[in-house]
Formats: sequence, C-alpha cells, structure tokens
Amino acid sequence: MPIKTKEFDDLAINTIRFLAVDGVQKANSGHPGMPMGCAPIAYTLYSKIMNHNPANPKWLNRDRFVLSAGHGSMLLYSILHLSGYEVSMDDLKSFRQWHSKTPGHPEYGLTSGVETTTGPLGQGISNAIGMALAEAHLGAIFNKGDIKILDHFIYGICSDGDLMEGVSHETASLAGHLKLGKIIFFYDNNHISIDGPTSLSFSEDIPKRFESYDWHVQHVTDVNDVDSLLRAVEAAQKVTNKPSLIVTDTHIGYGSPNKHDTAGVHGSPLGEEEVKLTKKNLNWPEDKTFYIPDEVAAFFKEAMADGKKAEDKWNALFETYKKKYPEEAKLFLNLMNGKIGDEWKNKLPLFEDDGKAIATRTSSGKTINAIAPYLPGFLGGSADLHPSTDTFMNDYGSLSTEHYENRSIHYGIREHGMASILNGMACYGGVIPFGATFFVFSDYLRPAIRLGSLSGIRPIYVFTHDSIGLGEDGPTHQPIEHLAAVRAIPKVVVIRPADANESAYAWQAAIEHQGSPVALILTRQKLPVIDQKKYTSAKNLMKGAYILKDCNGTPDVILMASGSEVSITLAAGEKLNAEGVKARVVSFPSWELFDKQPDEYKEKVFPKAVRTRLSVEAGVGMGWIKYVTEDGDSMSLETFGASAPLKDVMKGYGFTADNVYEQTKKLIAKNKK
Ligand SMILES: Cc1ncc(C[n+]2csc(CCOP(=O)(O)OP(=O)(O)O)c2C)c(N)n1
Repeated sequence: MPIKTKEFDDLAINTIRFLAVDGVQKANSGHPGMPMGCAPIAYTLYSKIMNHNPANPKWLNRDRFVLSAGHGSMLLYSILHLSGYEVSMDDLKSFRQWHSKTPGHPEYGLTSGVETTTGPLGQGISNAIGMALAEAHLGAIFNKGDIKILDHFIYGICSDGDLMEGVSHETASLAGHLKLGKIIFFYDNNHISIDGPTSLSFSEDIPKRFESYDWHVQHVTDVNDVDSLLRAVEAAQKVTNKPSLIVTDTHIGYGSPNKHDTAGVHGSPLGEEEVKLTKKNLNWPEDKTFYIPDEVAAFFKEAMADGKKAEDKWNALFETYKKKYPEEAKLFLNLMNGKIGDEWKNKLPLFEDDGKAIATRTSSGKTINAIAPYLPGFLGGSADLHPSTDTFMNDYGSLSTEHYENRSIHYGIREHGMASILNGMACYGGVIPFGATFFVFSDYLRPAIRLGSLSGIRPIYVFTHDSIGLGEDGPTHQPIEHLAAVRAIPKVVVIRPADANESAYAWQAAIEHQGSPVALILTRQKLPVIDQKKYTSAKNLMKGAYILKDCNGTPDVILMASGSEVSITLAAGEKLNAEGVKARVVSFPSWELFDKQPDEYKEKVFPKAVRTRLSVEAGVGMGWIKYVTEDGDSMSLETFGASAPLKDVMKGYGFTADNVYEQTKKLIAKNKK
C-alpha cells in the first residue's frame, strides 16, 4: 500500500473507532473501550501488514489474526467490514442481536475472517500458539528449501486479562520453549481492567516475564504512532526463532473526554452524550453514525486488491510446487481439506481373547501406533504423561525445535494450555490433534473443551486412569464426577470403551466424527478381552450402545454398563441367564453416539416395555436415569474413592460381578411387587 499521511491514518483509525462506538451504542451493550484504544493496531495490521485476501478468507497461507481480548469484538467486526470480509454494514448495526453474524464475542465458523472463538480470557493467545505449532509442524513436512508453501504470521491482540489468566502463562512458556517465531502479539497495555486500575492485582514485569519465556519483547509507547507499530512488526518478523510480544501503551476509551483511561468504558456504551463529545473531541462529524469517509472506503478497497495479488502470487508458487512435488502437493491439499482416506481404518488392530487382559490405555496405544503411518495429519501429545497414557507414536519421535515434523508433542504439565493449543490446531486445519492426560485432570482442560465444542471443532482427548480402578494413587487421582461433567458439555462426544477391541473402534469413531470434541475414556487397569466369536462385534461401539449378549424373548431385565464395568456386568448377565433370568447385557460406551441413532434402533436395544434396567458405571449416577427409567436403578459411586489396591477398591465400592448379580435380583424382585 502507498504510504499515507498521518492525517489519513488518523481518519481511518477514527473510522474504526467510531464504527465500534456506534455499534456498541446502537446495541446498547458491549465493550467500546478496547476498540477505541486499539484501533490503530487493527488498522495497521489489516491494511499495511497482513497478507490476507478478504475475498477468500480461507486462503491457506493467509496471515491469521486472533483477537484474544474477544470482548473488543466490535474492533474485529469493524476492521473486517472495512477490509471487505463478509461482514456488512447491516451486520455491524446488528451487533449482539439474535442470529446476527456479530455476536458479543467472536465465534469461529459464524463470521467470515474470525479465526477462533474468543472472549474467555487467555484462550485466544493460546489458540494462536496452537495455530503456530500447526504451521510449524506442517511447514516442516511440506516446505521445501526452494519453496515454502506455508509461511505466514499469526498476529493478535491480548489484554491484561489474557496475561493474568493462568492458561496464557502455560502456553506462552511453551511457545517460547518451542521457538514459535511466527507469533506476533500486541499487548494492550492500558493499565485498566474491570475493577479499576490493574495495579489492584497485577504488578509483575510483563516484558521480563516474556523475556524469561524467551520471547522477543518490544515496547511501543504511543499506539497512535502508526510508524512505530510498523517498525515494531518489521523487527518482530525478523526474529524468526522467538515469538514476539509488542507491549503497546494504549488508552482505554481513547478520545472520550470523560471516560478515557477509566474502567467504566470497558464494558458499557459511552452513552449518547459522551458519544457526541468524543466525536467532537476527535473532529468527527457529531451527527453521523456508522460513518465511513469515501477516501477511507477507497483505501480499503485498494488494500483488498493487494490481498488478491498476494493470494495470486501464492497460487502461482503453489502451481510450481505442484509440478515439482506432486505427491506432497496432493497430500497437503487433502490434509488441509480434511480428506484422510480410508486406508487407516483397515489397520485398526484386532485383539484376540487369548486369556490375557489388556488395559484400554494400552490397546489405545497400539491403535494409535497402528494407524499413525496411514494418517499423516495425526498429531499427538500429552501433558507429561506419555508413558502413563500410552500415547507416544513410536516411529515418529518427539516434536522439538529441531524436529517440528515429529508427531508427539510434550506439552509439559500444562493441561489447560494443551487443550487450548489443541483448539488452535483444530481451527488451523491440516492436523488431527489429540492430547492426553489422566481423566481426573479433565477439570484442568474444561474451559477449553467447552470452547472447542462451542467452536464446532474436533480435538480428541485421551483421558486414561478413568475410575477408582486406577487403585493406589487414591481419591485425588480417581475420577468420580468426571464422566457426568464432560457429558454435561453440549455436543462433546464421550466414549468409554469396554475392552481392547472397543478401544480400537473408539479411535475410529473419534477420527470420523466431525464438529465437536471427542473424549476417549480409558483404563489404567487391565481388562479381559471380550470374545468376538462369542459376543456381538465391538464395531457396534460406533452406535454408542449395543446388545452385547441377549436372552431369548423379551428381557426381564436390561443391564447396561460402560468401560471396565462391562465385563463384570456381562459375567453377572451370564449367571442370571444360566439361572433362567432373561437378562440382556448392553455395552454402552457413548451416550452421545447412541442418542444419534434412529428411534427403531433405540427401541431395539431398550424396548420401552422393559423398564427393569440397571446401569453399572464407577462414577456418579447422574444422568443414567434417562436410560434406566424411573423403574430402574444405577450402580454408581456417589462419594470419593480410596487409596488401596485395585481389587480392594472395586470390591469395596461394590463393582464386582457378584454384586451386579445381587443388585439385579433385588431390582427384579422390587419391580415384581
Ligand atoms: C476467563 C474470563 N474471566 C473473566 C472474564 C470477564 N472479563 C471480561 S474482560 C475482563 C477484564 C478486562 O480487563 P482487560 O483484559 O485489561 O481488558 P480491557 O478492560 O483493557 O479492555 C474480564 C474480567 C472473561 N471474559 N474471561
């Protein structure tokens, strides 16, 4: 773009400021302060720095922008509108309204140009780090010495709140360690948060903190000086082996005579009167709302043409790449378009019932390693628990600064950061990311799991040590309420396989699933392999629940269980059948997969007429009533576990085949009365 005068820059910046101010004022709700302070950053990035083509927001090598301070969403919507993305003036005027494309906080998949869902502080910057990790990984695989097809930056703005949140500590630390040099973040250093000045609660030295993470840190003292923003970005771009933080001194509510630098302008409209005073103060026409001066519109139109040129140039580069490296080009496009083929499915391991018990974490590990060669985008990791979760891809090494192409990520003990990075990678595309830890620590990942689900993306979580069955580590490590808690997050698919074969199909279900996260819940302890010659195929796991062993005629009782409790329930069912009790045993690995089945199938598994039903699961019983009905019962665990050997703990809490048998008899007797 041609260099513009300071006057023009100010005009364009004020256009952004007042689109945001007017949007918030019209909605009578929202956060004007941050956009007013940070408008120069958005202007500089979108019109002078970023390689992006608003006409094709999904161009693969575009620079990404992440507004981590998602409450400042009107800043993003305003700059997207001006830049030519599919965000219309009507959309700006419908800010925060029912079904609008301009919700209170940016939502991935809803608005063109929004790269990830932000608002919960700390997530955006962490997602951006996930994007940079995906770029580094895919770049290491596909970039060649002579042609780099993935070579872009990930820009963003983070706020005080972002940097206070623990998750940003986790991920910024990892980003520095992994030398993710494509990250360039502005820190909106306005010294204000909601309660008032940040000095109330925040006094660490941010530059020193980030320097100690091995980030490249700069300081811009006047955000309105576009030249200094440009210079800082240019310097940051040159530092290729460190992420960059540009600490930028800003003023919340800039331009508002009575509200600038106050917490009051953070999350409330300025008010009609103050809007006028602010417009007057910044030489803006007081009588106009949503005003875009012609020269500003024309300037952004020109910038749009630049975007097209940038993409055309990349397209030409990619054509050359295709000719020189046809195989890689094909694979790259397939991965980025989510086309993974079918071959990997034929490689799922089958496990014989040879009398040897095997933990589902172990069979999962075997599955991961069996399919990895046939799933190039499959990218794993764990929060310092690779050996315990059995998630290491043995033939593909640890991802490191020397080997970004490797496929096992060491997240360190940073569960929340791991989940947020998984979200960033899933938004980026090209990879099928999974992350592993103990199930009890799913609480540490929870905010990011929720956001992944809200975003409609599909990270996979491998949660092992899934119940009191883990034994001696005791109640601190024994999940109790966690199945209920993860199932409670809308759309998340939870799968708790019963044995080795179900665990292999659980992976198939997870990889084939689209549109929401999948949690695989696996055991530490060994489980018998359910004989595939004798019982229904484990492939039926894909239906969420299936009749594992049936009885003749209408059942007297339906027993249902998930995970490690299936084999004891099966044993109880066999004993009951032998005694002439018509007991049906249902393996029930996933509520969410089952709920999606047609009504006829549901009726087949759980006929409405049979209401004597018992669920068996070593966790809180919350939610099972939907399947067992009011006439049924649940064998569950409504208290914390205990530190003792596995057998004692399971027995102590009643999870034995004998007790399932006893409880079933009791239930049948009760319902006969
Ligand atoms: C995890 C999380 N906690 C709390 C909030 C509510 N909230 C929104 S913005 C904010 C802090 C505002 O301060 P800052 O981040 O400095 O933004 P600024 O006021 O400068 O725009 C808070 C607590 C949130 N969005 N996310």
